[in-house]
Amino acid sequence: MAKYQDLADAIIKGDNITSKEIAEKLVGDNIAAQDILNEGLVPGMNVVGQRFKANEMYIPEVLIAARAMHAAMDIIKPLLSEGGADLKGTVLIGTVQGDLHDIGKNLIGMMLEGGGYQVIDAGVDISAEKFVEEAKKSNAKLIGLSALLTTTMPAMKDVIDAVAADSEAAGIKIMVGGAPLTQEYADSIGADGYAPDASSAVDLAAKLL
Ligand code: B1M
Repeated sequence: MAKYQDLADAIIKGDNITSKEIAEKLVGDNIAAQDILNEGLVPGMNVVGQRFKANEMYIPEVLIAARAMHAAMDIIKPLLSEGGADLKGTVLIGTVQGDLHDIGKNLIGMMLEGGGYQVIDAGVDISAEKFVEEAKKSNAKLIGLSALLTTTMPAMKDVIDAVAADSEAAGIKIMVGGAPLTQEYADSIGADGYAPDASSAVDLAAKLL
């Protein structure tokens, strides 16, 4: 019988063919999709996150690992929703208005998915109003904002203000990140949290949700 550790190892190695095969075998052995997620996918992506943080893995390797994670996720996703499996919550992510950089945001999204969250990706160049609208539509309790330009960092405050101004959006938390950001800047605009990298973003989401 395929083992959870084999699945985690395939993800860490970035082997999308093996990760898909193992996920199929585990499903065939009647293992619950939630267990495959929690015992195989999440630990695999956790290792990837830790190694990336420690500079032992580089961006292309993380993206390849995330592809392997997605290959397995595609197998179990329909079963997760069928069984009403309890994903950890919905996170809306996006790059703020005026900013087209999306590599970091995409990494955050993949790591959050690997961490068991449902991720809705609003895309790039997203206005404050659109973030609020999408968060309400998807019932997201956390919005993750990315900005890579010093000129677009202030747009994060616009989103925070728009959420605060909308009574239907009450309780939605906001975390921010991106190369030019600092904890001080995040505090100054009233963000609920700041994460310097993708792995910390998953830890932060767990704290905020
Ligand atoms: Co642009 N660019 N770029 N660029 N670009 C930078 C950011 C820049 C620093 C380059 C430079 O001049 N040295 C500079 C910004 C300077 C500044 O603001 N002070 C810059 C500029 C000026 C520009 C243009 C204005 C250039 C021009 O047209 N004159 C233009 C702006 C376009 C726009 O957005 N409106 C532009 C365009 C582009 C490309 C389209 C060519 C391309 C983007 C492609 C894409 O994203 N699809 C691009 C790229 C690739 C870069 C660099 C080279 C790399 C950025 C990147 O992807 N890094 C960048 C220089 C650099 O950083 N060395 C640069 C890898 C990525 C994994 O890191 O996004 O930081 P990052 O994400 C990290 C963390 O920050 C964090 O986790 C991630 C993983 O650890 N994180 C979060 C990110 N989001 C988070 C959210 C969180 C938590 C953590 O919670 C929600």
